[in-house]
Amino acid sequence: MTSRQPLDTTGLEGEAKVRLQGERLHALVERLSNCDNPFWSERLAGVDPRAITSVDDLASLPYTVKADLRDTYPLGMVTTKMSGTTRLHASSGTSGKPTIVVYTPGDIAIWAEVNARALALAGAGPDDILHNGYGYGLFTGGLGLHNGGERLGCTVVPVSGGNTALQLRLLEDLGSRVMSATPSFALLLAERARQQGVLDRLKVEIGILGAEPWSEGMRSRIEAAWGHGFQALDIYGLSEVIGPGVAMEAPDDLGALNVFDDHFLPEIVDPASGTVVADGEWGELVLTTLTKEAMPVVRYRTGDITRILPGSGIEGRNWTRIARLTGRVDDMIIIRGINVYPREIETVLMEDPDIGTNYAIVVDRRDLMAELRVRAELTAEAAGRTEDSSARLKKVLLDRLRIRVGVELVPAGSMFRTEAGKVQRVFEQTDETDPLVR
Ligand code: DLL
Repeated sequence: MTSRQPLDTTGLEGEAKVRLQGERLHALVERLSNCDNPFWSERLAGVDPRAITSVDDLASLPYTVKADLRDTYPLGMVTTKMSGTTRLHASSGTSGKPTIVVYTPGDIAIWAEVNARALALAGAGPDDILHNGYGYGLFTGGLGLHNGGERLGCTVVPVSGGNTALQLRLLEDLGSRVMSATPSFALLLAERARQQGVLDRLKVEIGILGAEPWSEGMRSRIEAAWGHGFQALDIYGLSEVIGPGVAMEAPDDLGALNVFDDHFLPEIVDPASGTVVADGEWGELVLTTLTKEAMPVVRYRTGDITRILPGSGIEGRNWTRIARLTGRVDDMIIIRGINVYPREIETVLMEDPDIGTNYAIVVDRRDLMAELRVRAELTAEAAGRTEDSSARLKKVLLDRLRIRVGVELVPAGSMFRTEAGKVQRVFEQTDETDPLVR
């Protein structure tokens, strides 16, 4: 038997936390200034590490952005010797080059630690079998939750995405209580389980769901699809910072993500000006890795929209809390001068009982003025109500978003489903080809 260090699921209180963060920030900046890495030498050229002693000094540090990783592709932001690194992951870039991230054994240990905390906050423990449905491979989801599950002492089933028949068989035979997957895949599994008549035999109670934006409406749909008191909890993270396990929602404090702020320091900035916003205001999440060795980031602009929640939430739990992500800065669609976020459309769709959970948004750019169209599956029960439902939905979308949205309702089960990887909800149409046909 190996003995394990106890997990810190509460975090440090006030002064002690601020002191630790200050010390770690100072050490980070000092190391990056002296690490003989051209990117960091240039980026920190105007910074005197001796002047960075507390979190209040953060604002005097420069940002890092996604383009920095792309410009230094593949390994230009690695600050340690390659002999000291043991793992590489990548996230598929939208513009060709993947974003590569590299880890030392120390980074992997921290990553396991924060994911173990996330699982523990969700209510998992060493007795649990963790059915890990995140993709294994270059994507950080699979191995991130995997290492966290092992660190917590769970028995991890590295099932990865896809192959729903095998997944349902394992869930049923092993009686797993905890599963991790993207929200869209968790939903697909529940729907397949119902279709195959095995849903009542499954014992899953906790879903650790993330890697995609998902609304409160989608949460209700996922929980209803699983039934049996299933609780869908949100996990957040990004490769550039570490992968999953940057922040986690707890069942006794729904709507709040606990940021593990002894390792990841959050700030919220105005996405346009880059200035830090007042406490509690919405903006872009910026994260500094306080302990990463191979590829730290300083004030990384995540592009994700949230706000710091006031107060401390649950007594004795001290993590900085942020709101669940509402979308990305670059998700915003502009239609006739009005800004729309996909999440707002999802919210409207999920409130309508006739609409199923599979939908897509098409930004039709065939004419000079872009138009918005939604294609969604009806529920099986609403099969005969296409006309009424689409008229109602059009009206609600117009009332709520103040733009006309075309609505096309199709039979349940007729649209493409993502079985592995992140679901794509927004598609561009520029010619006569239907962007939703696969
Ligand atoms: O998606 C890491 C991850 C894996 C998180 C498994 C949670 C669970 P990337 O592929 O680099 O890493 O994508 C990161 O996905 O900047 C967000 O825009 C989005 N994202 C991740 N988690 C959430 C979430 C992983 N809970 C990008 N809610 C991030 C909304 C999320 N968006």
